Amino acid sequence: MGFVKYETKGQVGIITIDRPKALNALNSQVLDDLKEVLDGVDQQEIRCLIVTGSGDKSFVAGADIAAMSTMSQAEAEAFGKKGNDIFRALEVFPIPSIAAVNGFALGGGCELSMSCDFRICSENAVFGQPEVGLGITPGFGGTQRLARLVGPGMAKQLIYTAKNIKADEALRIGLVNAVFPQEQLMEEAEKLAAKIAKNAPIAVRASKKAINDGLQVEMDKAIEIEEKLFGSCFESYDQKEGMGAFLEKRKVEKFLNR
Ligand code: DAK
Repeated sequence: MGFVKYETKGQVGIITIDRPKALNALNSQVLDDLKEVLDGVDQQEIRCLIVTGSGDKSFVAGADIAAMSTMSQAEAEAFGKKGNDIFRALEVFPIPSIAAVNGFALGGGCELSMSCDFRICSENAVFGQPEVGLGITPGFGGTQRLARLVGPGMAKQLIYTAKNIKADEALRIGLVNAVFPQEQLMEEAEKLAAKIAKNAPIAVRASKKAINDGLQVEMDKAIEIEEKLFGSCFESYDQKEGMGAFLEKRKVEKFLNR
């Protein structure tokens, strides 16, 4: 794949945005490649995805400014839709995803990281939505996901001021869950992914769907969503194995995703 690499380690899939000459900035080809990689993920076998950027300087330094600079309104809308469709596909992808943010996560890069289930980052990571300084709004979901993650007040401050923040500030406001030295970042991401991969995938995926779908609706409806997804785990092999192992005082042999 041209600008996006994909490798698997056991049951963990690692997606790497690989356009180092432009600090992994997202042009139309990168977005197409990301979609192709996501479409090809083996949903039966893979239990967790890690999304990262190549090199030790940048996760993704944004949408490609050179490519966007000459776009017409119609082209910009089409580009925004392409990015939004693929980021939304990642957000609702049944398999959970961790963004391992290894440097600049600006504009579309911050937005890509926010489309993952959660974020961890290296000490040199920098987050921000610099778009208004370029004369545009965030266009790949930044206004919506940042506000949901850190609250509308903080999201508005970050977006209106176009001010970048460092890893410690991102941790303080809850944009990332943990910060690690650069050389440990992937190891820690893989450890987290392996912990997720050990659990029953049907249950992990149902939990993801319950949280995502429940947050879109009011509480009574949200609880109903949880009830249905809770029920859907029953009569599965993995539910019988998980509970059977507890009752028989033994370790789970293997969850089979069925
Ligand atoms: N686009 C294109 N090229 C980029 C880039 C980007 N976002 N970021 C970096 N590069 C390129 C640089 O042009 C440079 O290329 P050469 O000059 O070597 O050919 C190379 O990467 C190395 O960058 P620098 O030389 O600038 O490296 P420094 O270490 O000096 O600086 C930096 C690193 C990350 C601080 C700096 O590169 C920078 O400020 N980059 C731009 C960051 C930024 O503003 N990102 C947000 C982009 S706006 C929408 C859809 C999407 C979006 C909005 C609307 N709709 C359709 C509605 C999303 C918008 C964005 O993401």
